[in-house]
Amino acid sequence: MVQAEQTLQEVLGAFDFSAPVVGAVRYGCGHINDTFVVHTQPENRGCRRFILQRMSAAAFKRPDQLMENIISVTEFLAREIEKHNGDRSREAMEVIRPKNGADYYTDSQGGAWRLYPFVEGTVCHQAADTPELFAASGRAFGRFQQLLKNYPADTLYETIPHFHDTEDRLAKFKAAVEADKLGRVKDCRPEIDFVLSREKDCSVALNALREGRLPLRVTHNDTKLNNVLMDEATGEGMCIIDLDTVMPGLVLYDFGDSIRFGANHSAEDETDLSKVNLDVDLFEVYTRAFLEGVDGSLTDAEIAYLPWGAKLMTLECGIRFLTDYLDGDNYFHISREGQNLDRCRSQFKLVADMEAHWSELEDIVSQYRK
Ligand code: ADP
Ligand code: GN1
Ligand code: MG
Repeated sequence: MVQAEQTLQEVLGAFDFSAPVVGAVRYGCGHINDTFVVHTQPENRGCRRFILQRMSAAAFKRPDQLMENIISVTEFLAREIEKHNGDRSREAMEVIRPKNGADYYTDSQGGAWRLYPFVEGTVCHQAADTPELFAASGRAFGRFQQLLKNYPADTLYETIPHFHDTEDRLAKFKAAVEADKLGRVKDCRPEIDFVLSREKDCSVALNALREGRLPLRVTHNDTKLNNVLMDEATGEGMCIIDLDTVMPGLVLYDFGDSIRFGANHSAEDETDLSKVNLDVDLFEVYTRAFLEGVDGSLTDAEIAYLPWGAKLMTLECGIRFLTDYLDGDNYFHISREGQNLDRCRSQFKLVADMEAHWSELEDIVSQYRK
């Protein structure tokens, strides 16, 4: 047996599935963790599925702290959902502990693994094929924000320090350009210049936070469309997943990352940039839905800064893809050479588009200002 298969078997043996395991295969399109779906066959009933994940060691240095956050946040959410007469087994994630009673399982190679029930009857979308779908994701992410409004933020570990600290991302990018480990700088001069000419932008949200104009909240910080499971029957957002980065943050991060990923009609790694365009109508659809979800809780300044959230999350993500490309693709999973550079280029095309449509974006959010 090859090592990877041996490790998987070891990990499957570490959890109690209450039924024979009939298979475990790679699953989903996440860029960070290694995700598997596990099929089990209980007696006298249909197959029962689980999501098994090896947490990324490149992204998460302290799986113990990460899992403490996730267990506490999922339990908090389950209680809130019950208070609102929701179904906690479908609307909240639930961590299943390994047989040894720890929060997660560490395999003999040092990998850290966790298990969740598979949330059945849901669909995970990779693109906002219809405005209704995008709106449903906006309501779900807005509601998620609302559900966590009384969560004690100071008890959360920072699972990835400086995650949306765009100034820090810029500094790390400059260091990667300077090091030019793989001699790739020569292939991406226009992209490097694109970042350098927007250096000041990287401080806009952080300045507003430092000056007390924007409040810190508990945010998800990774609000891609494929991090919300939609109810197969109703099309509404059912369960927010990928809680690795739930940390104190700005509401702009959650709004902005959804716009970055969803308010266009192209894949994140699209190589034909003529297909990569901001869809202003989808921006409007998402704005309305997200604000419906947060239910009047945002300040006027937070609403006013929403276009900046979109631009900064897109710029920052492009900077991160480019930094990873220059560093040798150690962070984001890639399936082909140059994929991180392609991802970076699509993000920068979207940033340029947001700049071109800036006054329209401001007009849209201004309708909701107080
Ligand atoms: P990554 O951090 O790598 O993006 P995710 O936690 O988002 O990992 O999981 C990857 C994919 O696995 C998701 O996009 C989704 O398709 C699927 N997934 C994760 N958790 C569940 C779950 N509890 N039920 C059903 N599908 C899930
Ligand atoms: C990663 O984990 P996933 O695939 O949902 C990344 C996000 C990026 C995104 C870009 C923990 O999201 O920050 O915006 O890729 N997550 C982490 O697609 O770094
Ligand atoms: Mg994900």
